[in-house]
Order: sequence, then C-alpha cells, then structure tokens
Amino acid sequence: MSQRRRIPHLIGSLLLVAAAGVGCGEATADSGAGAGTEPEVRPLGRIVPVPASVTPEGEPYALTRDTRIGVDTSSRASKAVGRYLAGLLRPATGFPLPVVDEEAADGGVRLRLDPDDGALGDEGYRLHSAPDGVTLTAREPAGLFRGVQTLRQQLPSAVEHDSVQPGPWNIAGGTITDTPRYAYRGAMLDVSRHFFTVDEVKRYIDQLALYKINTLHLHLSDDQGWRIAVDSWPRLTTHGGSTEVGGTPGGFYTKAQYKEIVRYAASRYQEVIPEIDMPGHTFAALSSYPELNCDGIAPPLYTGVKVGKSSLCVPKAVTYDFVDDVIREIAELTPGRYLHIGGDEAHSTSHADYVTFMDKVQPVVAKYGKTVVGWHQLTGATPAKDALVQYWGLDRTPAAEKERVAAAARNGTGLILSPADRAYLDMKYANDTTLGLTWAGYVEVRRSYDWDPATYLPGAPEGAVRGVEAPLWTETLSTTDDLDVMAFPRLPGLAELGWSPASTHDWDTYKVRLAEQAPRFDALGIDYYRSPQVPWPGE
Ligand code: TNX
Repeated sequence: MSQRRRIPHLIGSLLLVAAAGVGCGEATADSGAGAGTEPEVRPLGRIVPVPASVTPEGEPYALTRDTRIGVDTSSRASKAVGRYLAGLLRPATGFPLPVVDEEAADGGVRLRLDPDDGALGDEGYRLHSAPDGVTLTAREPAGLFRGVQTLRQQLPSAVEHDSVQPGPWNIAGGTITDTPRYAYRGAMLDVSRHFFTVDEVKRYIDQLALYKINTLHLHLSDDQGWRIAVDSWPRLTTHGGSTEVGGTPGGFYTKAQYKEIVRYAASRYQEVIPEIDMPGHTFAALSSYPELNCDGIAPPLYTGVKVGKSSLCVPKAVTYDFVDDVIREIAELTPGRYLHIGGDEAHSTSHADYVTFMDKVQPVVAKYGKTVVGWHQLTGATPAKDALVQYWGLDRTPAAEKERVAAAARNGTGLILSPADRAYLDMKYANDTTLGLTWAGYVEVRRSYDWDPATYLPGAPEGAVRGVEAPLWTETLSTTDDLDVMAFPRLPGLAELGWSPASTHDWDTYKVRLAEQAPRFDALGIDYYRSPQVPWPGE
C-alpha cells in the first residue's frame, strides 16, 4: 500500500518546530525560518475556504488538558461528529478530550444542534469562541462537521501531527457564521486508469473533508479498467479489472469494499457518485464479454492512454440487458441521489446511435431511483428531466458547444462546472511539472482559483449552476504522492470557489491564506507543488 506518510519537506518541518515554540537554534539559523512561523493565535477566519462572515472579538479560547467536548448525546450523528473532533485533536495535543453531554462540558467545546436556525441551512454553522468556551451551532450534523473543519484550521497546523506537540492550542475569539455558496462541491477520482485501494481513497476523502468538499465522484470504469464488482457480469472485474495503464496489475472493489468507501465518505458528510462511463470508454467491458461487441469479438485489454476508440454496440439488445444489470447493481450500492453515466468522447459511436443510447439508458437510471449525471456531451442528446451535466470544456471550446450546454441549462438542466483549463487537477501546472497532461494547457494555481462559476458559461443562468467539481484523472498518476502533488494546492482553491461567497473572492488575499496551509500539508504528509505564485513560508 502506498499510503505511506511522507517525511515533511525540510523547510516545513523546521517551521513547525519553530511554530511549536521548540528552541532549535541550529535549525532556525540555517533555514532562516523566522519569516514563516505561525502566530500563536491564527486570526479568526484566516482559513480555507474563507468563511462568509467573520467577527473577531475578545480574547482567544485555550484548549487544555481539562477541555471536554460537549454534544447532544441524544443525537447519534452529533456524538459521532464529537468523537471525530476528539480523534482529530487528541494525537497532537495529547489531551484526553472526553466526549460528554453538553451539560457536562462547561468551559469546553460544545457542539449544538439547533433545528430552528433556518439561516444555517443544511451545511452552515456558527462558531463562537471566547475564553470561557467554544460553541459550534448548526441546524444539521453536516453543519457541525463543516464547522469542525473551521475549528481545526483555526488551531495551529501542528495539531495535524500524529504525535504530541507542544502547543499552545488557541482559537481566536469572536464569531464565524458560515454557509456554502453552492450545494454541490465535488472532487472526482479516476480509479480506472490507475487503481487506488480503499485505504488510498479514504485518505483522499479525509483531505477533501478538510476543505468542506461534500461530493466524491468515483470514475469506476473506463477503457483501462472496470473497478466495481457486478455479480451478474463477473468477468467485468476478474478480467476487465485485472490491468491498468502501463499494464501493471489493476484491481477492483468488492461490493463490501465499495460499501466501506461509501460509509466512510458518509462519515465525512460526502455523497459518493459512482460513474460508469458509457457508451465510449468501454474497452474493459468489451474485452470481458464478446457479445457486447457489434462483431462479437472481444478486443484485448487496453493499457494505453488514448481515448475515443471504444463503444458499446448500440443496436444490440444484449447491450441493454448489460446496462440494466450494471445500473441496478450499482444503484443498490448507492444511498446517494445520483448515478453518473459518463457519455463523453464517444468518438466511435455515431451521433444517431449516441442519441438512441442515451434515450434508452437514462430511463434505466430513473427506474432504479437515481438521478442522471452525465458529461456535458449529454446535451447533444436529450438530458432527462432533473439530469445534471458536468461541463468540462475550456476557453477555446467552440461557442456553439458552449451555447448548447447553456441552452440546456436555460431549459432546466443543472450544471456542474469542471472547466478543464481551470478545474482539472491532472493538468500540468507549468512546463517543468513532471506528472500530468497538457491537452487543456498549463493550469497554475492562480488560474485554477481565479474564475467565477456563476458567470463562467455565457448564456447559462446563474441559478442553473449547482456547483464545481475538481476531477483528478490518473493516466499519469499511480501513487498517493502523485495524487497529492497534483491536487495540492489547487484543490483548496476550487473548494473555496464552491464554498465561499463571491464577494470574498480575491487572489491576493487567497494566496496568503493558501501559503499558510503549507505547514498543515506538511504535518498531514501531503506532498504539494510549491507554486512560485504563492508566498510560501520561508521563501
Ligand atoms: C478527458 S474529461 C477525459 C478523460 C481523460 C481526461 C484527461 C472527460 C470527460 N474525458 O477521459 O482522462 O480528459 O485529462
């Protein structure tokens, strides 16, 4: 398993030592790390994503050995969030932090559910911090969970270490009131081009949680591998999942493993959207079952990185038996609302066949109780009522294609924005980036942050935009370190675009808050790209 913790970057670790107040003359003298040390109290709201409303006031709260975490013990969900918070804070603080009933948590950190506080919505929260206690209030447990991420980021980065650090553990005084701009804030992981284990996916889920992402889209099938067990078509995984890009051994999730991913994501208040990409991107399936091919001949497993060469056989009846079985079994594994059917780059499917296929397949998703999500090519057919389409065009996408998507949006189709030249985490940052692709151009950190989802697609009504998603395609990425260095530090910026109000959007202040995340990345063992656009500590 490549889920190893990395030795933090030298400079980062020196900064942490300095931040933690450990005297280490030699290290600080050598590194000149003084410039980047963290303040003992992080100013309220200096976090990512930046909160909607921040009112600093009074003295900080200090977490101590005696601090208790108070929850509404009649709510299983709020107890679970309390335990999660304690689990985050115990290793580095070394404090016991018992999770107790609110009544017994005087002077502690209290998590409160207030079902009547409508202004906080489904995910909003209010954090009040003063010397006599911290109170986190939310209408829903999801709001408590998002608020816990704020509380966590207000503490020094050293809190992310898995061994005891010196502290002090202060939370600035005042009140944050925070609700998300968009209901949909997603990240996609391509586990087909390279397979990632359950533990590796959980690691990504935890990283997403820190930035208040609420949707994990898993790209479960493609030419290079079928990664989810389907009992009625077992060769999809035993054969179709056996390899990956480059020909190394692949892998797949059993149903129990997949359920474990879904459960873990739910514990971080993330909804999993499974994607089965159709009718293109299907060599893994076509290679597993000859009858799915129009000529009845199974092609070999594909381990290259080209796209657009495969298609399910649209005229054959067996294709729809296959699709029905797959969608039924995957819908059964999915407590979430959505099922993504892909639909991109079907270059080996005629337009007429594509339309026929989508007309037949979308009702199957509805039959099994799910709502369709498709890549924006779905607007070339007729998106089902309630369908969401995921736009992955770029600045140079022809105006007619953009207009087709905008017209669908005006017609009621919801949009998820993943513009490839902004939101694709697999694009190289610059010409010296070792990993990644370049077809959408270089995507430096500023470029990925500095755009407005509401006005991005000309002619699309603002209300059609459900949110943003950052896809991480893995043709060139095979380890968690590879994922880290492409996702970080672009992912936090895309998360901020999804969460924070448009009025807060400002690169010059964002880049400073982002730089302040560096010691946190280091403490968490997250490798990241040291973009020259960002004023990293110590540089
Ligand atoms: C385009 S985006 C694709 C994927 C590739 C990706 C690489 C989309 C819907 N299709 O098949 O992995 O580019 O950047």
